[in-house]
Amino acid sequence: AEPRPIAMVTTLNGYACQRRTPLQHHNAVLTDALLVLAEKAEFSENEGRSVALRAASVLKALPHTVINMENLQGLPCLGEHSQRVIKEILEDGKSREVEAALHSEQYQAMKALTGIFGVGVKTADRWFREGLRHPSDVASSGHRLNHTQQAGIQHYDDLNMPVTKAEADAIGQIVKEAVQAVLPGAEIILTGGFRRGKPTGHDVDFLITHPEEGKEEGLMPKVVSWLEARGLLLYQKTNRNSYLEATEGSARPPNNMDRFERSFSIFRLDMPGAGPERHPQAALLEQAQDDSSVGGRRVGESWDWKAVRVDLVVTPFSQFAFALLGWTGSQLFERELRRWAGQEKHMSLSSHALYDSKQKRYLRASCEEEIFAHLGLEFIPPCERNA
Ligand code: 8DG
Ligand code: MN
Ligand code: MN
Repeated sequence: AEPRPIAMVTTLNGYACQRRTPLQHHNAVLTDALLVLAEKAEFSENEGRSVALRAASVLKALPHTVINMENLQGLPCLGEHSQRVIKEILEDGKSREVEAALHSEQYQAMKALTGIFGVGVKTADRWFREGLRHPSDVASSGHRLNHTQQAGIQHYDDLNMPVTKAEADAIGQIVKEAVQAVLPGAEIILTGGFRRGKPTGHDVDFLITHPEEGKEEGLMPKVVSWLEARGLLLYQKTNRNSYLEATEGSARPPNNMDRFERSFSIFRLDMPGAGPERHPQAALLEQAQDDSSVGGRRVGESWDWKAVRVDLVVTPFSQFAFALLGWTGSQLFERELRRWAGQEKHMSLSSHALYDSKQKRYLRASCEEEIFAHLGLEFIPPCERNA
């Protein structure tokens, strides 16, 4: 007989960084709905976004499926709005508000336009109000686009295709070769969603460091040149390290923006043997446009490479643990760690350091475990940071 689903009352802590959130969970129907509402709020730039994200995150951490409203008793972060949406889904299988959002012209257009690399909510909203709905509308509108947005439009289809772990590993090999070539002894580490065990991602995130402090200085431009010389970069924007100049004269970093040497890039990943079947639309495009090119790849020739977003970050060894924790995500987990540090511990956490306001000093750490310990938190491994 089926076990009776009664007394499924779980209590959970109020901060996502106090909870274990696996990738696979039991409430995807509910969290998908709440995440649409979070997106809808983001698109109209209202406060509802983080409220809906926190509510979804709580349901992700539950060890069972929510089947009735009693299951929600004792859970944090579930406000009146979230509860109303959950109740509707439990009763009718769907929420009218979510359905309406998904079908609205604004939601669909904002989703498509913010899906362009280099386009945020503000720009997308302006374009939407001018009547633009699709990346193709933008391309034909005559708007002046910056280089990032031009690359975003050019590689729109590829960049909106999930990156697989195999592709991430292939890029890892290339980055490793580049880094080793320009600075022997340097190390690279895969972070972001892949470190949390995700099978796919929207980009690939790497941290680069060298065990000898100082050796890593100025590394990024050399790595980028190495890659560019081999035609492996379709786009890159590199920022130099600005951590020291920002902290000079003040006791602590001004905010949580991170100031590492880093590069937001688009790699050209060769896919040996991949034919048109990789792009289902390839055949159609081939019929439609005889001699045009899509994303730089000539239609009619073999479809043998893919544009992939890659984030590279260089960190001094002494900050490595903080950078690793800060770049592993999830984004909500990170935000909650900083909220916990500030509100509960009078500390300030960034991807560079942890500052204790009471002791008026920085707390050192050589691994993530030490940072959790400083913060008075139980260690949560990367695969359980999928908040
Ligand atoms: P995905 O790519 O698989 O879709 O998910 P993800 O890997 O979790 O998301 P991400 O957008 O690549 O971000 C990964 C982590 O990187 C995220 O938790 C926060 C961190 N991160 C940025 N940008 C910045 C930044 O400017 N400063 C700092 N400190 N961290 C950042 O993405
Ligand atoms: Mn990522
Ligand atoms: Mn990233």
